[in-house]
Amino acid sequence: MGVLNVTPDSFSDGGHYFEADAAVERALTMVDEKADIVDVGGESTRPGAMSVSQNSELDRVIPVIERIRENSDVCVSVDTSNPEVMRQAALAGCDIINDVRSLAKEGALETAAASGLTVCLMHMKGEPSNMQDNPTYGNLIDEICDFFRERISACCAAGIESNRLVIDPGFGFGKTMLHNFELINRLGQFKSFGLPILIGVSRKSTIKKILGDFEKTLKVGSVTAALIASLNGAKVLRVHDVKETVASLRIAQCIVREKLI
Ligand code: 7PJ
Repeated sequence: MGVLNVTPDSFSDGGHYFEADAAVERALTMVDEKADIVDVGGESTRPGAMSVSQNSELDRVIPVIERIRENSDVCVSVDTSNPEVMRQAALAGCDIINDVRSLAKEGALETAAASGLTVCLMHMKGEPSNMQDNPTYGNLIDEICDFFRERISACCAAGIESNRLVIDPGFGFGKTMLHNFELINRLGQFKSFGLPILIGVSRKSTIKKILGDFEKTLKVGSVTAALIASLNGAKVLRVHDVKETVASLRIAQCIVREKLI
């Protein structure tokens, strides 16, 4: 899953892709680099980010989704918590709703159910404005599993069958660096839900804190963490560096399957 930020304050690409043209071009480049999914997001959820109005979120993401759809068959996801954005994204040809708030906003469950789309449920402790204020857990994995159980049953009750669900433990969303290490290390424990596991580690602050905020080290750190997540059971990796991640996964698959692929 390639990340396509269409936010002017996006921290990882400096907002260079706010222009719709550049965003569509970047999406198609990621498709060439073998992204299976392009994740289009118009709300920055970096810690402490400002919230965005519905109209500006719609203006940012809908034209980009429409134009990706016109130019490619790639699976498109929309990174949003806003039901109206979900609804219009579905009409524009989007395939997946990726909601860091797991359909908690009013009307989101109903809208997602009616859309018929696949939904990614992500764990976040708190809200982007406060989630990094000393997050604590009794047992990290148990607490996230409890959260998934609750959201999966809310989805089922709203008519979203489990074959439309993907789960994501939310690396960096209300977690310390140690929590993030534990998440990746114990990712296999989430397999018991029988749902595909998605994870996004790419260029997040945990990696920056270890290696520094430099283009090359961020890439290497992100690819390394993504690869370990994949080996531990992640089926979808949300990444900025598609080409490098695909190369890394390919080497891993050659080794795991003991054949040239
Ligand atoms: C994630 C996301 C993630 C899912 C963002 C960033 C912040 N969606 N949207 N999982 N992160 N499902 O890219 O650093 O980890 S936005």
